Amino acid sequence: AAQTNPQKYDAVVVGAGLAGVYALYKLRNQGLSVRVLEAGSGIGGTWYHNRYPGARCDIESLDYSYSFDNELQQDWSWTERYASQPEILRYINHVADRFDLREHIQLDTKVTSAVFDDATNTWTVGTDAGEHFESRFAVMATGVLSVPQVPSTTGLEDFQGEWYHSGDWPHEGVDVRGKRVGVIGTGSSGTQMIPILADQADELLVFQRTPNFCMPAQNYPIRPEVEQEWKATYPERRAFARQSGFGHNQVTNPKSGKEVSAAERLAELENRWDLGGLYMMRAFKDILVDKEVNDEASEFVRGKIRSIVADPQTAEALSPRHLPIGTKRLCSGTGYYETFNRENVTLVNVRESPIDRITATGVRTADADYDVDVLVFATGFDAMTGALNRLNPVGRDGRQLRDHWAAGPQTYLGLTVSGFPNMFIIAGPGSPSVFSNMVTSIEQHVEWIADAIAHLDGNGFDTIEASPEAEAEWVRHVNEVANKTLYRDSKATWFYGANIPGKPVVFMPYVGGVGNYWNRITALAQAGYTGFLLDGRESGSEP
Ligand code: NA7
Repeated sequence: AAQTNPQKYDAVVVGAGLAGVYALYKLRNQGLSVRVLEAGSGIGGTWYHNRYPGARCDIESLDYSYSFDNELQQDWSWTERYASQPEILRYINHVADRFDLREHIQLDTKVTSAVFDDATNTWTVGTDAGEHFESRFAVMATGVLSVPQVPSTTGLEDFQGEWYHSGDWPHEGVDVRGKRVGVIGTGSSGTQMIPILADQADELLVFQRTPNFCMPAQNYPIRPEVEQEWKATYPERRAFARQSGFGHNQVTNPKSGKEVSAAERLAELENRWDLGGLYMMRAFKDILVDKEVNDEASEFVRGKIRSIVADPQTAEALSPRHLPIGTKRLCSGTGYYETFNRENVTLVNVRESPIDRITATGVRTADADYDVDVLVFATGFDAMTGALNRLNPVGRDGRQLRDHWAAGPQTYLGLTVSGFPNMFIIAGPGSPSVFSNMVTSIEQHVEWIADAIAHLDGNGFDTIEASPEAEAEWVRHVNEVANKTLYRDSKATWFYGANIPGKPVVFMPYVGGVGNYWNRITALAQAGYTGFLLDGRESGSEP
């Protein structure tokens, strides 16, 4: 795009969530001039937009927080075991103020284009206000669950009531008192909001297509002795998280489900249920690999559902049988199954009787009309690639990301894309990303990116980009690792893009483990950026 007077920076960061804020901190401290462009009217990304009732992180707050500054982690006190959305948003804002980051963040600015110029080795980033920014580096901190997906069901334009998506919730909140509310979707967002909406609304209709496993979060105020113990051992805990499978301090049982007795298995499953949330997936080391071990855990949870839900038919309708437990993101909620014992809550099975259309007064399924005053879409996101494909960066020789990714995302290490020099993605497809504590991944990625930039500057290079061969090999590896797990046969989830009509069905995150991944990307950097082209030339040795 031709323009006369672009604003010039060393790096432009797109997005001011947990990723963009840390990228800004890190690169600024390294002496770069940085501009962060954020579409929202505030910082926080996911935690700015997902304000639905009950929105809460499913990773423990003492883990789901930055580790880069010891004073920060010692000073900040989390009130609950799992932090609520408002608390995480306060935390991000605290970080921005504490480290004087705000002046570098431009809000209400949607990035609409990013184009690389081969002649000058610069990126030009354009915004919806017609501004242009020129920089050497473009850092995409655009989020992985940042494009809300409202199903294309016809008739929504006719609906006379109010409607909302979980990921785009009004800041003033939604008053559902005295109203009839319908919720479509029973993933993490739906299962968190349903108990609260049931409490507030007159009547609640839950439109469920596929039941999900929802663990009790077992959330409660943090006990002072727990906080003290963590703060005294933070260096060890952070180091452990960085080398762990999922980037946090939950310990996976080193035993295989097969090597212990049936009684021991049951005791372990009970133990994991009591620990709550994602702990269930750490019950046995092979729970996501061995179908029989997984089947037993799945049946264990179905048994819990039957014991909680009074009406046997409703219990059965709520019992997941479509996917092995954990191959769709496990939900973590409070009082979810109990909610279906309430008089004012009705489960509508829209797998048996699919939603036909939205009408002026509510939802029409194949066999009934349901009137609602408020309709809530907890229907998920165009995950992992949605934001980047919409932004559609243009790399070398006019190559468009959308074309390059037409058959699914192609990245090297989830951090870079061949043909897109000096463009970095934080928590991109092909990285552990949604398969990890996002804050751990964000820190690892940002630190790797900052080191790569320092390497270029320290050695007189202008550009770094993935070689096409290294990228192809990485994509192959990402799939190979997934194919060794039960994810192989569980394609009907957003991990595969299956929730978006027409999206290529490709497994997007890297399930090889946060620690393994971190060691690998670190070794590649130390070996001279193996698999990358520096100033267009092959670099690095076998690490
Ligand atoms: P999810 O996990 O993608 O869940 C979306 C839910 O919406 C899921 O139950 C879907 O059923 C349902 N859905 C989507 N479209 C429709 C239509 N057209 N009709 C009926 N039901 C529909 O999104 P969340 O926001 O809950 O969670 C996303 C991630 O955020 C989560 O995994 C955590 O990592 C945080 P389906 O299963 O497709 O039948």
